[in-house]
Amino acid sequence: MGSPVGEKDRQDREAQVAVTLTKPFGLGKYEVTQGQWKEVMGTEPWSGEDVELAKDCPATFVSWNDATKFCQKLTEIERKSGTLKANEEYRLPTEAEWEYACRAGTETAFSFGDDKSKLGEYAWYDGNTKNIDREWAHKVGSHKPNPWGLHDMHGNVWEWCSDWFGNELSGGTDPIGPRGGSNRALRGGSWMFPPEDSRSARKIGLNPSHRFNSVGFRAARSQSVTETRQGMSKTEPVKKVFKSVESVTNSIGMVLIEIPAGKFTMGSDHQEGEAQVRVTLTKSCGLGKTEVTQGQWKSVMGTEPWGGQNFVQADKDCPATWVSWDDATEFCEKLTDLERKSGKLKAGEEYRLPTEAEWEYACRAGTTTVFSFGDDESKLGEYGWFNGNASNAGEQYAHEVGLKNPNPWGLYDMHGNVAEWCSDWYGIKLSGGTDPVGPKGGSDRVIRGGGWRGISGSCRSANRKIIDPSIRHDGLGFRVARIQSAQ
Ligand SMILES: [Ca+2]
Ligand SMILES: [Ca+2]
Repeated sequence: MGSPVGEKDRQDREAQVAVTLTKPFGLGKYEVTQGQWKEVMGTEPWSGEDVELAKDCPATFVSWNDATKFCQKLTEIERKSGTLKANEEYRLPTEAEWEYACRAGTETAFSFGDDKSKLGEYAWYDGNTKNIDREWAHKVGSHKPNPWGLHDMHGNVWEWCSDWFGNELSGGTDPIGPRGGSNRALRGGSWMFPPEDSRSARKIGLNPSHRFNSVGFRAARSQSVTETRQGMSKTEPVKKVFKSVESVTNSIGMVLIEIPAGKFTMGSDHQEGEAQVRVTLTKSCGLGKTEVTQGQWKSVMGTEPWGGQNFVQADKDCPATWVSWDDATEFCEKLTDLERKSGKLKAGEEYRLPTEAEWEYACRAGTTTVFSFGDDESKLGEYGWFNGNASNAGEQYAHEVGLKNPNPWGLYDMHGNVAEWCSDWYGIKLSGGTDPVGPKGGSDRVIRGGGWRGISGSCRSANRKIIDPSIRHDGLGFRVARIQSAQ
């Protein structure tokens, strides 16, 4: 936590300390909005002030005391409705939690790097609000998220943290800041402040009863801080990182994103074979955050099917290609065996290819648009590798996974890079209903998501292609699902 000595615009109070967070926590994907505030508190503290009134704009004119009350009230509401697990509560994040989530694994000044000229792509700050008639807090989520899918960690409104403000950062295990003070800590900068104030390490203090048009908060959900402190002696390495969804790293270093159970409309009105059906997925599953990489393939299978082939970049972080449906299925079986033997899988759990329904549900991540980032295919280059930025741009190979922006659930390269095998036999029509697995038999399988040679349309969320299961090529790979097997 904190910033390195060489960081531009750094302040003394940011001197680095090592922090271990032993407990996972949920953190609001966005700042708490006016709509959410009204629903919980029934009030409009920003009323009559010079703010944009919209349910998706952040709640402002809320003091630290107000924000804390919101968290308490939300906890009560969710306890009553049975939505919270025992010992769980909503509260403000600690500074350490806030910065850990803001950095999302990065060590640069901002979660997108050191170049503050890019801040406008990620944040509302004075450079894109002041003097251009936008001098207010803006709708949350209107800019790109950080690598863990959190929006507006940089800018828009400053965010209250639970800590008292101190001139030194508190390190160690699950730090909660100074024991007392007169100000509380604020993080992340805001729409009326210069870019350097939006740096991941920047902190200021403010009287906990003060209310401003550039100060708001986001909520954390976790075990209570008191419980966290009591648990300090039994510390375990942090295995899970929470954002909007949960993820877990398996024994070969593969990150699986927890995909919640849910309902969605599969397909589109784009093509006949995509005619829409309603799907209910009754079980959550873990889905590879990225396509299976060459490094992961080698560690499980000991082979290099792509070796000696043209149009392949040999790199442990590039996707495994030249794998047939049978090869990919064998990988899943071997990985299951491997993790069973080492006791890493829970009883009944296994790896397999995702079904077409699971794949599209995860790709859409709650969206109903053509792509998971909207309908505008001119933006595809920010989210995936396709012919426009790969095969037609002199880069004729599948790229290192995770270089582009993830989808809203934190999954990378669902659009493009390599097309991905699904478990289903190909059916002319989509299979709807509950936990659909596709036709009972057939001669062809389904691939999804398009690859680096594909046109933008082949990378659509609903696009599906029929393919012989024995085919291997340079634009075809897969990602795994970890599921509770059907008994
Ligand atoms: Ca913010
Ligand atoms: Ca892909």
